[in-house]
Amino acid sequence: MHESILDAAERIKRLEIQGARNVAIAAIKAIEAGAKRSKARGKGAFLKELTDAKTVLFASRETEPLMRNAIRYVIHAVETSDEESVRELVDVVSRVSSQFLESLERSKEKIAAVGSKRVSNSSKVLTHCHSSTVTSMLRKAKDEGKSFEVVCTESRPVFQGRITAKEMLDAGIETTLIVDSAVRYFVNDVDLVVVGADAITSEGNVINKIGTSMVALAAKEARTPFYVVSELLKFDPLTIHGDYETIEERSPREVWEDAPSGLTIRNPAFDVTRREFIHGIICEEGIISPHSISELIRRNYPWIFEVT
Ligand code: RUB
Repeated sequence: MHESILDAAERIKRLEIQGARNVAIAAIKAIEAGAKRSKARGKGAFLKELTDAKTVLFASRETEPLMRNAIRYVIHAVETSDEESVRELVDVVSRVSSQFLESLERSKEKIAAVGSKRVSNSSKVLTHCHSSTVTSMLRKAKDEGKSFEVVCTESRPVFQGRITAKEMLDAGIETTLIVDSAVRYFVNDVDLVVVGADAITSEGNVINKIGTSMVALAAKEARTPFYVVSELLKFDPLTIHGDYETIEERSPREVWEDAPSGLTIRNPAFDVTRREFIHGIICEEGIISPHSISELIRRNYPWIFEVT
């Protein structure tokens, strides 16, 4: 297997690359780089290389359907291509990878344009963890000349909230960092909660960084609107067939490096926020109800149900 695949998988596993979008982008670029250096002599061998790469990348983070959809999309294009020569198939990989990345970029821009309208002047917005989709939406609101404050949680155990805080400060946005357990204390004081997503299920439930469902619970109790900001392609097509999204459980050492022996430490990376806590999903189609997710996916990305 080409080094680009192993290297990307390792960096994703170590969280050097984090956030569903960045993970999917890194994976698709690694697949393309690996394909360009393929030593396969025929279509069958080339597809075998791609499938092996898929296995390694899928295993790097379990709760990332955007990455899985991206890789399946590329492999499906090769499988269904009439081309037989490896050189032509490498071109197919490059072409569909670029298409996928461009469509992801367009979605991000549309999401930012829609979501920034929900950020009003002099408002306070709370966010959890680090979502590049959320931060691009907030930067857009700032670029539109709005003056608002962002409150971000530090997001234990690996503090992705600090990435958000730095990005917001760099954008000239007034920013406050709080510990995760202070959300209930501050949520009455904010006008809007926005979080990213790693996965969206067929029922419209959203999986995001651990603690998101607690933030949603607090927001509901305080009657503070809670929005998910996400590309539709984070939808997991397998959930429609009854599969549950697997929740990645990470090393206990992230929680306590030199913990006393005999202590059990659990470290799930994500949790599920049920749709009734979500005011809307801000996506490339506009602001939608979580209930309509499957229908919108069928309309916009029908291929998602065909690729495996
Ligand atoms: C990051 C996280 C983000 C989503 C969305 O978790 O939960 O909210 O991935 O991010 P981790 P984006 O740091 O464990 O990857 O909007 O960038 O896709």
